[in-house]
Amino acid sequence: MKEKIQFPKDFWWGAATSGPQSEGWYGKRHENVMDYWYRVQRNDFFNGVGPDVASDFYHKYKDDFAMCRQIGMNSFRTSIQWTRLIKDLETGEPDPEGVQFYKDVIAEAKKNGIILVMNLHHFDMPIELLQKYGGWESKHVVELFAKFAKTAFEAFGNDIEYWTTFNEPMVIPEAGYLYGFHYPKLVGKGKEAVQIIFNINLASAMAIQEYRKMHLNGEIGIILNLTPAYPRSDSKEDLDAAAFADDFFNRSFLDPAVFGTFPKTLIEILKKDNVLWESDEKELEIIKNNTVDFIGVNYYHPKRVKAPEADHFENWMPDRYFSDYDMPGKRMNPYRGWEIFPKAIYDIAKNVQDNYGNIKWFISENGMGVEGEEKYRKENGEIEDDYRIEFYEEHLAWLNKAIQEGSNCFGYHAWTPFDCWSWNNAYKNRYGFIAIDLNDQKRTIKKSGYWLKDVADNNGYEY
Ligand code: BGP
Repeated sequence: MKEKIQFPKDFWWGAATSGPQSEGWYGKRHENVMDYWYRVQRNDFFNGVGPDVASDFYHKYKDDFAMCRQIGMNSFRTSIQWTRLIKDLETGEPDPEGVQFYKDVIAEAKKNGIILVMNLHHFDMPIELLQKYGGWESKHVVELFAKFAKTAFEAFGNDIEYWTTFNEPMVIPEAGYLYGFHYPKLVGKGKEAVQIIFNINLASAMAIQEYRKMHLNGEIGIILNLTPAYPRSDSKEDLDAAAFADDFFNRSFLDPAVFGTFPKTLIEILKKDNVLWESDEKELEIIKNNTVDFIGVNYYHPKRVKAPEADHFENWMPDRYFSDYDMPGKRMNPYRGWEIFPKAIYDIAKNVQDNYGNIKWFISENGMGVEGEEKYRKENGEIEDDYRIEFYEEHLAWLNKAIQEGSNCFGYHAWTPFDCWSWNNAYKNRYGFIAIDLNDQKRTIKKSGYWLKDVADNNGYEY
């Protein structure tokens, strides 16, 4: 028998995108790493599609907010592009055209009764700062980020209730410096990755410091991709591997964000291996004193790990301490090639509740990417994405169970409101509640969009 899955009062029903993935290349902005990558290596990008038009949010934000409202969304996340807001990257001086654009976006969200979560960095480092200083490897760039944040707070501080500093900061060292799937596409740069982990934590804390200084009314947090690391077995070797993977990929950002300190076990290993980041007392103080008000958690798939297999690395790599485990029989998303494991949402919630002071949090991304989704379009023009509805209902049921057990979760954001540009995967994997036809930018609500409206109206669903 079906039962009603009921969510707490004022629960957030929404979805997330980001500036670089939705706006398109318009206005007088600087080039970011992704724009540059596309300019120099176009064939790295699915079907050769780049960020030049993206989902044309720059021109269509009014229609988009109206549609988001129509499908029941009460909240929405995007990001301010560093390359659009800032005219002078060294001083942090704003570009009036950039300021005006985000002011208009903020006003439009308000008009539609949509709570805006504004993020500051979603993988979009200005390319000049990478080329000139080494990007996140540089403490000078950390300072420039803090200036950008300050400019953003000065321009919109009182108009935004919920700020976040970074989206999935771990992806920056992981994808750019360890495994080479995002620009600068480096592989095996463990020591650099470790320094970047520290520097981004410092950058986030410095942004929070700027925010606190201004005594604004809202709250500030960070968006983390917390990926539970499940061990292959209960053997000591597998358990150690899982503990390391958790320390390195999750806790290296979660602990400083919530407690202002890094996991001791991680520091011991990095010290022993002679790759600990360079830091001074003043910086550690800033991290200690500037923790978050809330966290956003992006969850797509779990990590399965086993004891490390390789024992030789030219440079230091986290893979000294774990290997990925390809678990037989795991349930897969046939389109995106990611494992589907809804219970992980419950495990994340429990971890936050039990080990992180039950800090308030929300799901800031969760979604099902589907390649070739056009084949599910019906005669009436609607994409019938039952697989996505099923995916959401399963994940939400586990989230609800955690909430019933006391988890302090205040919302659920899917990735994404409308199909959007996903770096080198471009428009390969569609995630939206609203489909976008790239030929004419026409929007059509998918079946999941109407489903969301129902869920939001009832603050729950029958399951
Ligand atoms: C998340 C990122 C998003 C988005 C999403 C989907 O990790 O925060 O920016 O890219 O993944 O990714 P993909 O299109 O590769 O499936």
